[in-house]
Amino acid sequence: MTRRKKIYEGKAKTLYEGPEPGTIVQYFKDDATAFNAEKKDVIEGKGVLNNMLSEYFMTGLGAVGVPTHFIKRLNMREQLVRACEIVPLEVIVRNYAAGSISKRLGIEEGTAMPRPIVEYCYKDDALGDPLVTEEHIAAFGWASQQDMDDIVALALRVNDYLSGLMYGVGIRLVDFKIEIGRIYEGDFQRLVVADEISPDSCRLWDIETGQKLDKDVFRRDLGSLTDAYTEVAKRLGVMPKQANPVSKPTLIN
Ligand code: AIR
Ligand code: ASP
Repeated sequence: MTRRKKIYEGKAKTLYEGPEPGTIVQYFKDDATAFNAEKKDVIEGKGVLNNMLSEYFMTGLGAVGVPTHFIKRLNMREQLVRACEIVPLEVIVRNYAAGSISKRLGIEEGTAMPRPIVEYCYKDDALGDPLVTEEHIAAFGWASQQDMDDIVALALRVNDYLSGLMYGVGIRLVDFKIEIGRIYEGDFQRLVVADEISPDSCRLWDIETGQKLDKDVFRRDLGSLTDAYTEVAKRLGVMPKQANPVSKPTLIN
């Protein structure tokens, strides 16, 4: 037995070298952080739920022709993905106002956007992931103009797919964040949706009641995060309707 090589440890996931060149194993931890890791906790079962939900969204995106880094889920906490170079941007799409845009522009949470709004933050924890414009992105060489055109197109396709899917199960997709990876194939590069798509990276509100079913439950101390994520998983059929919340996956590691 050899110990596998850890490539990177983030706040919610750890990346290990995959079994073949060009692959990576993405391990979903139970750690939750918010406000640039000022608030921290371990939420039992969160990693399992996010692994399953991210698999579900990435597979669905692949099926409608949106390229992603996802290859397959390996077990309760791990998935195999294609290695890619992450573009150092958080790409955010907003359908309704919430969170930082509400604060920044004084728009009441829940206000519908005139059209989906795409924003970019520079991925840098020390700086608190500041909002940047396409001018910064081009000038500092984080992505080319061609990349940006592709990134906006990808983000809007993810928005169409995810908001339709959620609407079908009575959930409003308020906003979400994706990360984009570059995969090099000979002289060419391809951009793919990378990282994860889960209730950690989206705002999801019940259409009828407005109940929050995403990481704001943790950020704002609104109750049980696992119950909220389990509700999303059940509605989407990712988890059987009668299942208990994933609370003690102690044997799986
Ligand atoms: N997000 C941004 N950085 C990390 C994450 N998870 C997601 C939030 C929210 C959206 O991006 O979860 O769904 C917009 O976040 P904010 O804080 O800019 O309002
Ligand atoms: N997880 C990020 C952090 O630690 C952002 C967030 O979700 O609030 O700040």
